[in-house]
Amino acid sequence: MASAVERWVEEQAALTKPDKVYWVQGTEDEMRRLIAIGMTKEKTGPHQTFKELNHQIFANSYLHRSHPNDVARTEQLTFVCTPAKEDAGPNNNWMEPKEAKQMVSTLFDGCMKGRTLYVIPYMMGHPDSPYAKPCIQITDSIYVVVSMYIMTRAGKKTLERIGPSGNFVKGLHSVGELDPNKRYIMHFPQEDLVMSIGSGYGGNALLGKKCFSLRIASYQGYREGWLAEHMVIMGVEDKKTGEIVYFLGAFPSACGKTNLAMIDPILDGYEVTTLGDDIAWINVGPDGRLYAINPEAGFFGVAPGTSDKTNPHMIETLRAGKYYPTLFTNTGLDTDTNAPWWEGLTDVPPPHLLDWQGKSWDAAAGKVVAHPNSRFTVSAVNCPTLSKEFDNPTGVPISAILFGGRRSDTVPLVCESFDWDHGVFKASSLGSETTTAAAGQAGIVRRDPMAMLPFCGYNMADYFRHWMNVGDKLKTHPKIFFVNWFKKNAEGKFLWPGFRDNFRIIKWMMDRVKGTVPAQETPLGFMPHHKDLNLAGLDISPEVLDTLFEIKTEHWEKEAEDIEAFYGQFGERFPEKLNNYLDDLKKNIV
Ligand code: SAT
Ligand code: MN
Repeated sequence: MASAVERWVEEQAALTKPDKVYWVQGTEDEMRRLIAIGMTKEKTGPHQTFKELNHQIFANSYLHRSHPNDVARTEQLTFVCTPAKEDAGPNNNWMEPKEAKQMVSTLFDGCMKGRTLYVIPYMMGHPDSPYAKPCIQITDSIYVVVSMYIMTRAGKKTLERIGPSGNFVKGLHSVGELDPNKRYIMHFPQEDLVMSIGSGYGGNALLGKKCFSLRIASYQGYREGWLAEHMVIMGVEDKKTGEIVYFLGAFPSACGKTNLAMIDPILDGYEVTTLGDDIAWINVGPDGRLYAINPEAGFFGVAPGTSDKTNPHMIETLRAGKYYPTLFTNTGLDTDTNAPWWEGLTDVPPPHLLDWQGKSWDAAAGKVVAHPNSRFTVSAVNCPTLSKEFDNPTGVPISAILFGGRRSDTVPLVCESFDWDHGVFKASSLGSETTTAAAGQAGIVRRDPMAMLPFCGYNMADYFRHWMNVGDKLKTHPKIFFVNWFKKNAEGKFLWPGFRDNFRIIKWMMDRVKGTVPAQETPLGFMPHHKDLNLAGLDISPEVLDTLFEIKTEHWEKEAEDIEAFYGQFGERFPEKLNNYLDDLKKNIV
């Protein structure tokens, strides 16, 4: 008798009508064969799928150029389809599940004619982890197959894990016609199902990533008592004592999460190890502490700005090419060396470049070489700072959670919440200036609670309450911190150097976790006494430092108004406790 997986695949094949059905085994050899197909006849856009790059410079690397209209997540075309609209909440686009399925089924009908349907069995999380989840993705894109091979633990073991239970997360994907008018990313949280058509871009097409590991998984976590979050996981080791403190860090897309996850500490005596750069699944352990695993197995990071200066460990990761291929998507190409190039990789652009669409680049025309949201896809095994706990099935115990955003003003460099629920209040009201990771206008402040606004698969009013409920189950609470590396002066220049210097702030947080330094109480939370920050070797004036920690009443009055308007959308369902914190804030900032 056919298994549940086979039956589901047959149904999807009957709908999409491919020429062939191919089951991905998840081996190195197989990927080489698929890449070879992608370098010749396979086309998913105006270009061949893969172009081989110089393996002396970036080992085992390939360039992919996407369709020019398909370069970022499309939040306006992303839907959460719950039976009741209120369960999706004002934070999601909603469609009735039956109607949504009917609509996309018309688009899926026959969409794989002349193509191969690839079946990818994959795990999110290590197969031995009790927190891991088995999934099946169907796709007609070789680029997606290779990307999933890098980003997840793909292969036959998943089928064993599913076994006769038939419990698995289903993802149906087709690039369709790559037509933005026929592009939909549909989530069915009640059925552990994602249907995505019309895009080949990362977050729209690698369904294990934002679609499952955040939108669907956040709802699973709500039901099952855990959290799926948009967070880095990192360990900071004090080399003198050997003690490791584990941090989680949430930032909106393209705010430097990947750089933070593999930061090279500017202070001597510390080492940072990396567990994840984008997604954390967080459970309450038997000892009443929080434990985090990274469900992914690779990094899908923004290329522009990545360099030996900003993130030497990532450059090393990209050069290594061990076991897994490395993909570059929509970067430029140095035609003299056949290596990828992007803004910031070197100070001076090489003389002969093709831009991200493969056109000859002319410096005088003032256009970008790499698309601002161009990406690399690389296996975590190549990361020199990868934590030895990376495959630990139970995850790592968390001592501190960091939230951040991109704010030119208003928000101080670092601030610690009074306690867990106050941290939930501050995280629920987080704002950030938009970036190019999602289609739409960049540089506008939007509320992005927990950096999860585009990724929470259910009503955020319930999500905030769930965060407080998880807090109630903890015996030991991690400290919660808020950072803003992006404050600017009147001339628009960043006040804080960022990058490696961010470690100075991490060091202060470690001291707070250990309880070795006091802090000043302010209306926003606890802030450092300046003398407790290790600023050795940093040229920063006391005035600049004051500005970095300044709390301006008029800024915070505006902020409170904004938060109130944001909270207002949730109506009756909104937790009263958070409104009380907002009232306190309003009283205390004047
Ligand atoms: O496109 S992804 O969602 O995978 C990357 C991002 O926006 O963070
Ligand atoms: Mn992300």
